Amino acid sequence: MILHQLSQIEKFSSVHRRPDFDTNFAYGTAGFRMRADLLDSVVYRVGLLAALRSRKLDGETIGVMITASHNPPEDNGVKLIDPQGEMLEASWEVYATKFANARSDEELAREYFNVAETLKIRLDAPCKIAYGRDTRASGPALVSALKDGLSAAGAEFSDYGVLTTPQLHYIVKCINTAETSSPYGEPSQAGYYKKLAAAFKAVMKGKPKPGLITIDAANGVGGPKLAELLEVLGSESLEAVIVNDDVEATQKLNQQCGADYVKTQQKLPAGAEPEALQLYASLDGDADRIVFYYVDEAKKFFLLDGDKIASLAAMFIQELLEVSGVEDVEVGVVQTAYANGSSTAYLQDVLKVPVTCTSTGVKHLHHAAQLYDIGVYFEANGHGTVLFSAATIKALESFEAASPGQQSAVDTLLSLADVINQTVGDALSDLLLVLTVLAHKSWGPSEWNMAYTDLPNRLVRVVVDDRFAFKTEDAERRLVEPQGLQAQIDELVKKYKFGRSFVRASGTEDAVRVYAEAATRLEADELALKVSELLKGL
Ligand code: G16
Repeated sequence: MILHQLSQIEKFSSVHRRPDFDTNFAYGTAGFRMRADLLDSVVYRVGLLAALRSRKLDGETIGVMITASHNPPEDNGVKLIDPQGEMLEASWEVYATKFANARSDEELAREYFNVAETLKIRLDAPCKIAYGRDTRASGPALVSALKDGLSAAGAEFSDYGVLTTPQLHYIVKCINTAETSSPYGEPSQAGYYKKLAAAFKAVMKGKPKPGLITIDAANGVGGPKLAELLEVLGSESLEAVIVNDDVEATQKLNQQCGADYVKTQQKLPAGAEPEALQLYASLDGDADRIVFYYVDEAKKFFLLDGDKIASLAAMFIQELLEVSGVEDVEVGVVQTAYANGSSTAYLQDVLKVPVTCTSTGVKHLHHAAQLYDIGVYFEANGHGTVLFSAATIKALESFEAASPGQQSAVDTLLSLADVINQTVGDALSDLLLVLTVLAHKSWGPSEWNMAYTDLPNRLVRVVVDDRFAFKTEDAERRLVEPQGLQAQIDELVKKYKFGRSFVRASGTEDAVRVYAEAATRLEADELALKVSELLKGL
């Protein structure tokens, strides 16, 4: 059997040859991501690794998602999902990178057996994989490469078709918890809609239906999936206008629209008609991120990004805990260097919640959030969720309320935990979370925005010769290499009131990102420009 696997791996590998590519493949912020035409061999090899990962974990189901989320239509990517719906354990990224970079069919087979031997994995043990993809044109061919990898490794696999990234995370957790005392839900898209809709209806009981919201779906998979969710919710629960939902014209994906566009450009996406004080939202290409926004009477644009969502959620949860009388539940917030300075100050000084700062990437934020009883984590770009620990859920379920008011706060917290995807940041689930809080507070977008005022900020993407030359420390807030560059940034920052700037290599695009904030719009723009200029010629 093992010899058969070896020969199959080499045989299929010769069909999925590694391209001549002068840079090494790297498992980055969210898996492998690059131009789709370079990915065939990588996806084949990820299939092999997924099989090993499942075998190592006693046959628990591992997820494989083919998506490049916010990247342009010509890119694609692939990432692995661990059994509880979390990102692949970091120590395995090294093996993913080794597999992807093996130069020959024989070297790949050797790496496969080396990993099995090092980690004491029985190659005849059962293994199960669940996979899916977004709407990109390159998806079907990459799925074929994945299937070849899974077949070569002798894996059992299920195709979940076209779905959002968070839906696959949800399904993986459902499959692996099905036989436990706390099953997460039905492992299907229908089960996902059912769970979210039931929790939303429960948490909104007695509250007015949210006002009309316009949602820009980035011309990605989020459009049709949101339409399906709305269908299950029924128009009596929620009404939304979906714009930019053309998934047939695949070249339109993320173009002039979507969460990344709105966050970085700080303006309305194409196709959204500005109605004063109405709520708008944008999803990204695989619907794991969401940002909100509105315009005032003067048509001025206001962004309600991941920092604003985190602050809204933390405030609401803290209020509910206080009313409920449940004690000893610590609420904490996890952010990255991109968090606006005003949001961190608001969380620490006004809400008095502890704030942790981690490197970019949900994999980092998620683990830090698990250290709190209720961990709220959001990247400024709108990627995040709220995690309730098992002990907290138990404490809420067994709490003996002394009044109907206390009971209602406990019930709201429990329904909220079901509205919020517990596996990963999820645009559809976060949409329901935000609508819930606004309904409970009787707030519109401008009331939400009033908690604190963002410091003006600018995010710039700079293409450099070698982004891997940029090494950081202190949760990506300071550069260690190229040597001397951080000192130059510090010199510039000193000249600006409330100035802050950092530079880091993107883990999803072949570029470096420059972030700057300062007291005024002009100064933030100027600081970002000057720091970007330091990178020229590097
Ligand atoms: C991915 C990650 C996010 C990250 C973003 C940008 O988002 O999941 O955690 O913030 O990339 O990362 P980087 O700055 O390293 O390119 P998505 O929505 O594209 O999956």
